[in-house]
Amino acid sequence: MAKLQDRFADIIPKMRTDQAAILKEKGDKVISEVTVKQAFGGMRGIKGMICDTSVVEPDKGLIIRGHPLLTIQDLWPEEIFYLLLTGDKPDKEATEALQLDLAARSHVPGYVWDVLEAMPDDSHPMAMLSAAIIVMEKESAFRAWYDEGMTKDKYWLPMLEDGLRLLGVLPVIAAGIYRLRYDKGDPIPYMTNLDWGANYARMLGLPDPTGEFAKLMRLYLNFHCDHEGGNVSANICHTTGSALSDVFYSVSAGLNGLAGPLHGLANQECLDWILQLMDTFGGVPTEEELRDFADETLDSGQVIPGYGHAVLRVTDPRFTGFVEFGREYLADDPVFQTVNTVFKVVPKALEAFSAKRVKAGKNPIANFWPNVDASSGSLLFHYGLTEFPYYTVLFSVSRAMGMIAQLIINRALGTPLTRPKWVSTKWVKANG
Ligand code: NMX
Ligand code: MLT
Repeated sequence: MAKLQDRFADIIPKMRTDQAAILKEKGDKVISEVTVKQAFGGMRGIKGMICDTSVVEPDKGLIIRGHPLLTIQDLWPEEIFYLLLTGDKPDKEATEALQLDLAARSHVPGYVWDVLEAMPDDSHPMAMLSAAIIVMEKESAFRAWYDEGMTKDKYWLPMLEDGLRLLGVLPVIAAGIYRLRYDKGDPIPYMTNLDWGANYARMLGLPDPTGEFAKLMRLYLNFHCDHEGGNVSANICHTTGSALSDVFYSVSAGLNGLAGPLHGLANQECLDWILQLMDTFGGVPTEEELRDFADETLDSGQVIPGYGHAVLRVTDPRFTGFVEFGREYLADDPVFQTVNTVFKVVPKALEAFSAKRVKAGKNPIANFWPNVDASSGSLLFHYGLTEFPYYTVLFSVSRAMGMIAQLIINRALGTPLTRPKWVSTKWVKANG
């Protein structure tokens, strides 16, 4: 099979003619309407943009290029990137070529380490990651080509080069941040003959005598790779890229959104909540103890991290996949057992709390089920990755694949600047 760059070049003409045909045939069709509630409510449910890398069905969860996530959970992250970008699962030859391309771009310039070392000791690892990516912006091939006067039809080419460059350095930077921020010693170099996920696991420097941690990391990088275009990080990344900002600016912007507690930071918050819970009850809590703890969290006005979702209305398949991994490899781990007890109790607690909210005239909670963040941290914790403020960095390395694939596709299609019309409250009062 062709290498990623060649395969993508092959499919561009068809992508462009397909889009032109759809626009000609259906350009004036209405696909969504907007209510006043949606305009005030974070545009929830409005179908207003196109994303072909993946879709999230409320009753099924993540579907990548037509494949439900759990049917492709054995793919390695670099294979997932190939799939996201082209729609094809790569064969061995194409995967190896991509691994070599990533390895060839894995050198992190010295000035990145200088910036990271100069940051305050108590910097959040996500702030460090975002800063490291933004200082690398000077490396952008897109910006260099653009400044030389490249034509629009070529935009995708340097975007793909920048995307590979960023994916090449990302695990090295991310692992380096872990080692620097938590005093684990010097960065560990990238190994050319190892796959991308196992490389990241190895560069963190945690003991992995059985190879299970590397296996978990591949799964982790697979599961977080994309969630269509409407989630906060992909949406910000897309909007930034639509101004023709390059991959470094766009991904860094997207990750700043991922760093929020209602989005990717929920995995750190979730483990924190679970450890507080275990601390309060001296180990795995009973269902009754947990119900009280959950009610206390909700009554104090806090969210239960890892539960609820803006789109999903069922248990997130990513949660299910991680629980299956846990059952196979660490069934007796108390943190993992607590995650399972939480799953038995929290949906009912949220349902009861939602009913109370409705009685008090507030919005119902739309989804009582766990999302990806409810289970992932317990697995990382088991393998010795106990510094949970770091967890969103792992999410970021994975999500960069989806963001980058979407950026490249949109430059190939010439997707225009994102600029929806906003209106004032006064306008809604007069016209709504
Ligand atoms: N605990 C308590 N309250 C909740 C929860 C929860 N887990 N989920 C939703 N609600 C509340 C929500 O805060 C909102 O309250 P208000 O109207 O007073 O602002 C109300 O229920 C209605 O929200 P929904 O329509 O159900 O959800 P929305 O689409 O607005 O938000 C989340 C989705 C994911 C932001 C929300 O469910 C949440 O805050 N969950 C906990 C944080 C979390 O797990 N985030 C990770 C999402 C996945 N990721 O990795 O990015
Ligand atoms: C994600 O993976 O981005 C989250 O589940 C949030 C979302 O889809 O809105």
